[in-house]
Amino acid sequence: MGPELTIPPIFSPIPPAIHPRHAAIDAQTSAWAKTIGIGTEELRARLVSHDIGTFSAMILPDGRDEVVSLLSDFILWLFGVDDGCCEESELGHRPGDLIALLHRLLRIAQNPETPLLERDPLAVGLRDLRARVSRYGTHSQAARWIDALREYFFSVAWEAEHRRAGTVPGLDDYTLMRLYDGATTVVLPLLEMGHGYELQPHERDSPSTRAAAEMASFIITWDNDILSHHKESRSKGYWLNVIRVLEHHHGMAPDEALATAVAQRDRVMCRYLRLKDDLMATAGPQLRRYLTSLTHFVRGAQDWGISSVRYTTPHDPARLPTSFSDRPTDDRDLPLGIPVVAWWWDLPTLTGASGTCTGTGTAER
Ligand code: 3E9
Ligand code: MG
Ligand code: MG
Ligand code: MG
Repeated sequence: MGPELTIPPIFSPIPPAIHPRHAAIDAQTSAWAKTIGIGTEELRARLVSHDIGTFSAMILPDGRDEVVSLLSDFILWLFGVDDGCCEESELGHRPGDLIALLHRLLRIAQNPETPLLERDPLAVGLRDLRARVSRYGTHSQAARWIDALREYFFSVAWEAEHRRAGTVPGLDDYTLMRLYDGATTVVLPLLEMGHGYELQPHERDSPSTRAAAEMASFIITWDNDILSHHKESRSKGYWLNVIRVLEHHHGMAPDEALATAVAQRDRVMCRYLRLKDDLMATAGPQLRRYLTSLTHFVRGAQDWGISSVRYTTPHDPARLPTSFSDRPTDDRDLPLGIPVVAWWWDLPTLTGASGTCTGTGTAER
């Protein structure tokens, strides 16, 4: 266990927002988890105390009630997989066996009537989630949700191999894995369903929109790594986090690794805000809605990350901030030196409509 880190207020110029029914949605998710029987009793008792409904209400502050509730149940289910099958389980050390389970779950998402894992609570929960995805989304949104589940599962299998071998991936591999193993991309189709529209493929798959979604995943998962460092570094057994990667492969002391991770996410946040403002200037109503939701997702993960007992761990308090900063520690519009995401800086020159990051912050790092 390394020395305790104090996490400073992180840069977020995005306004907070929350769905007014957050308390009811959180209570519904607790009831759902109990009815389905997700996880062991001990894990479930922890998960239902984490305000996951509040997190969902922050991601879709003005979304349809039914989809905010669906997203909330889905996030709890994802933690049932991530905590219950990967990070806190023997299965998480056996990538081959883990892949077999995840493949079966994928088949259930695709064809819920398939006679597989009929009494397994994760499978029962997934059947219910799939039915609701079909109710509130189109066939192609359901298909993209399943594809996103596949990429999430693929990345946790890669992570499981590192857990088995006790190895720490390098920064480039870690970044590639983290774009998916934070389960951010599985949320994206629900952003559309939350407002009852379907983003057209030429808008969703354009390099700029794809880059914006990847940058949002990067910010959300780097923020998670920063805010969950206390929880993770105190857990028994293997843990993986960008701070650990920077310490292990770049010889950094913990506080230096923290400052580096913060600078990286600040630079991506600045790039993301410029890109979003540029896209907004010419986007149609659906793309505007999508970008607004993506931005709520980023801020929601921050607000939930500093407040949920999952990360504050009151029995052994983490030194987390209680507010955010309006200044980035590093606002340089330059690639991070992480090849898998260098393409974000190859997009056509941005006009930099957002004044948020210009002329603020230190650029010496
Ligand atoms: C997150 O990474 C793991 C996901 C399965 C959590 C489910 C959350 C979402 C779908 C939304 C994205 C939100 C994030 C990443 C907070 P990790 O490091 O295992 O999460 P932990 O809570 O254990 O730090
Ligand atoms: Mg994880
Ligand atoms: Mg985790
Ligand atoms: Mg984490």
